[in-house]
Amino acid sequence: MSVQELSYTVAGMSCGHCKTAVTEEVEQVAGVAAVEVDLDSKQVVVRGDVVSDDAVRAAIREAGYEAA
Ligand SMILES: [Cu+2]
Repeated sequence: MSVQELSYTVAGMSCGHCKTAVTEEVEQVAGVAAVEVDLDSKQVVVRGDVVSDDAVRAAIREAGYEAA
């Protein structure tokens, strides 16, 4: 099994609500096993098996944020 790790810098996340919104959207992307959001560094780290970069970016956008 190949585990991928994708990381994104997402501006505008400032509180627990933002963190939850992004996490819940990205968790729904096919193949995603884990989502970590670090508010201090604005980093979103996604782990999973054959995860689509485009789908993760779309999910982040769906949550109301933009991946750099
Ligand atoms: Cu917030």
